[in-house]
Amino acid sequence: MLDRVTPEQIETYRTQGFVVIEDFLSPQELAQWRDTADQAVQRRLRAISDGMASGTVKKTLGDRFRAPAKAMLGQKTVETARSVLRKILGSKRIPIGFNGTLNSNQGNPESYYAKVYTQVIHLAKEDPRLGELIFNERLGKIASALSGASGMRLYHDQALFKQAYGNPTAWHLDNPYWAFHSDRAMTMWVALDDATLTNGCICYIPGSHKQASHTKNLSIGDNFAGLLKMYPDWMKIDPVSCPCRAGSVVFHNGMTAHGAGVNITNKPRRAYAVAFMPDGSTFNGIKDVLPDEYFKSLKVGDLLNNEKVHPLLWRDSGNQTPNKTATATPEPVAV
Ligand SMILES: O=C(O)CCC(=O)C(=O)O
Repeated sequence: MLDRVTPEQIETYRTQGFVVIEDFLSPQELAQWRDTADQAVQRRLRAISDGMASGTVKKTLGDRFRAPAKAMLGQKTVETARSVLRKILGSKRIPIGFNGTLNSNQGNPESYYAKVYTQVIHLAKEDPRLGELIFNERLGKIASALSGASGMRLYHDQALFKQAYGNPTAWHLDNPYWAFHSDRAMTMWVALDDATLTNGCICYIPGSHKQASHTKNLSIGDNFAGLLKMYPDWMKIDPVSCPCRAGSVVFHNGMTAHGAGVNITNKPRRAYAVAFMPDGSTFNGIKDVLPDEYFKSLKVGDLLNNEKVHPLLWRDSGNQTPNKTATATPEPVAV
């Protein structure tokens, strides 16, 4: 794994809101990320389908009521009601179809969102081999150098496997979904397969992070360009697509508008996304993917510093946590 970023990469990240770092992982590390992520996803999907079959996990309210509501009221009325709800709930919603109990969007595999990608979150904590890759001070140090934060915690981690012929990922912002607000929040998107223009590589509106608002965002649903209607000026900016080789990563600011195209190929486009929270961030009242008990224990303004939920990856003082797994002391990150 690369253990430093250049001043040019930092400059690109800060001005454009994203930066691609090709061949970030060695071929051996890539194989480890891909295999462990693949196995962890398969294991979780099996658990979901066993639980569904045994009735121990419940479908989302939406999933349970959509079909009978459509039968009674008709498709159009249901769509109108859904768009009104979206307007009311706005950025506080997590993506349509995401099921917090399952930590996945595969509760109803036939829904539109389930076909954007197979999303499975919080795998690093349940799979020690994945944990070893992700609870890594080098990642925290690089994320801090790019964003300018003095330390980084893991916010969450998730597999995003866009299946063959998968739907596009609608334009959206990440940080407004999250349980804290910070202009230094960021996502690292690891390409586990070559990401191409035809299989749904990630794309960005450069500079959008400087104009985006925490109160204006859309869920990732079937309204691909809905976000751009909320920010009409962004339609004048040419989006930048970021095809990259497997093992490369793209870092983006949590306020940079991004999306991904349809996968028109017959193979999956697998990616793993790690979300970073600057150390010192505080709770903003949004539940997002926080565990229920933890969420209930929080008041707005509380520090999000629970080591089990949001482990510290790296801090400027040099006080790393017991989660540190890097075996060698990393070279200083260029700043
Ligand atoms: O993988 C995708 O299609 C989109 C990824 C994304 O939105 C993210 O990592 O924040």
